[in-house]
Amino acid sequence: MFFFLEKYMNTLLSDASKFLSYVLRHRPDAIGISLDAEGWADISALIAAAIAAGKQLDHALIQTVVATCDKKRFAISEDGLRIRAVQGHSTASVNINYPQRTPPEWLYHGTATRFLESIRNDGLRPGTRQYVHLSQDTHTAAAVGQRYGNPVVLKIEALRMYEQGFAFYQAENGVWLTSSVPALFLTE
Ligand code: HQG
Repeated sequence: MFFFLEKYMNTLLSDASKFLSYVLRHRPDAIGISLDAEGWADISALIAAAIAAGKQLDHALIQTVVATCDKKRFAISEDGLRIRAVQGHSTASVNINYPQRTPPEWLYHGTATRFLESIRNDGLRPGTRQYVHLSQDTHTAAAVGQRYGNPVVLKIEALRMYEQGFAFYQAENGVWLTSSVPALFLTE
């Protein structure tokens, strides 16, 4: 009995998390809401729009998704009224003013082996997202790479890039962001 309840709860949370990622990172317009430049959405407006679109969502579910998300993908504003995705955006309507940071000597990027040839030629590109996403540890990078197939972890000379004028940012959840990584700073 508890097993089924737990399974149901996990599915509910995972569905809500995917929905929030989709709307808050990529397609706010899909449910007719808008995000401000810092990526914030009004929680009540988000819930009303989600329900109108046939999606089950309420304040409690949102709070639980935010609190239990292992990657801390979302943040709620101090007044409790707004929510945003802390990184991963593709929508041009958002332009978060991330703090610039000095990166550690090495950062890591997990990808799939099938992308290697193209990455060797072009370096790392943000693709549909606004930034290339980098991790501070190889374990996280390997998990990221696994999403697309046979994973491979690339080692990036982050500090050397920074010293040569590349800007690095860090999202609230610790994910490192940069606009691109030329191939010469990468090791497989
Ligand atoms: C690859 C997840 C060919 C790149 C993760 C990646 C992360 C190239 C894919 C966050 C390339 C883009 C972001 C090139 C890069 N040629 N392929 N020149 N340059 N690529 O999903 O970094 O779970 O947009 O290696 O944990 O995989 O959603 O980026 O494989 O933090 O919260 O193009 O998303 O977080 O894929 O993942 P993505 P990503 P969440």
